[in-house]
Amino acid sequence: MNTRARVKVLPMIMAASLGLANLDKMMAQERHARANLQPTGLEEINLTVEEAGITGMPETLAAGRYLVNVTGPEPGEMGPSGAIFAQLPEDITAQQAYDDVLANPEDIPSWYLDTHFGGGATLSQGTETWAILDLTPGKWLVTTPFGATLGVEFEVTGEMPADLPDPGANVTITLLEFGIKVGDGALVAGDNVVTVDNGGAQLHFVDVSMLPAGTTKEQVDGLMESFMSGTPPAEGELQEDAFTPVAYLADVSPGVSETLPLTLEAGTYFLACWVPDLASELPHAMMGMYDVIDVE
Ligand SMILES: [Cu+2]
Repeated sequence: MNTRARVKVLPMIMAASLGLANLDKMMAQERHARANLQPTGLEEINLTVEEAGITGMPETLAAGRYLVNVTGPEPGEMGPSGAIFAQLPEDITAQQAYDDVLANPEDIPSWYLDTHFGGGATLSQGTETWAILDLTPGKWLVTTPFGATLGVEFEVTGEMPADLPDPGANVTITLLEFGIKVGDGALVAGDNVVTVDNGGAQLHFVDVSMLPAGTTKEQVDGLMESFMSGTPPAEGELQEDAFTPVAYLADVSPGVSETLPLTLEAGTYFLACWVPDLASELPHAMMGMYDVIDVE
């Protein structure tokens, strides 16, 4: 693979998967409408995110499907935030993971692709959000995107119930190697409840960005090719700065699904995954894992 292309896409990977420098912009969408969408009838976990970390996580809980409510810090207290649920590889402790991220904030941690991700809720400053997540038996930790605070460890006991409550989504985004499929309904202007379902064999997430209205998939194909070749797009062609980050739908491992609120204006959107491929190390988007959709 072309080295320049990798260098060029790295900041996008970092922004989307590791929640560092550019995540602020990604979280900036207004989500005031989210409270109206909140489902009922699920067991709840209520978390608060502060500079010192996440509080409110029970030390143990029974396996099952949960509504995770997240309250963020007051505006200005800390950067973009949220609650990401993960199971680190056995030889990595929460402290090690935190130390790694602090020591090398620009790098993807070596254990990133070996971590089991159960999804999460991400939010901008001073807001509240939620996610419906499945917590399977085992040792977990919950941390901010990504590892910006020391993760809080907890244990999930028992077995997953055979019947899980319907999360009530109006649309499903299915993630595969390598593609993003919007089905079982449509993303609409206004409030959505989106189930993100990883039906593939690798870790995936969804970067939702807005494009100038009417942008075509072919135009994005051209920009992707320019990333690969390292040749900047010609004047008049779609440029990288045409993308406005809207949301990051948190990492989910194979077989994992999460359900999240997503509020969109009418327009044209780019959905992509930037997780590096296990074999080629190319971001999945560069292998075709993106789509362009119109939302009305
Ligand atoms: Cu992916």
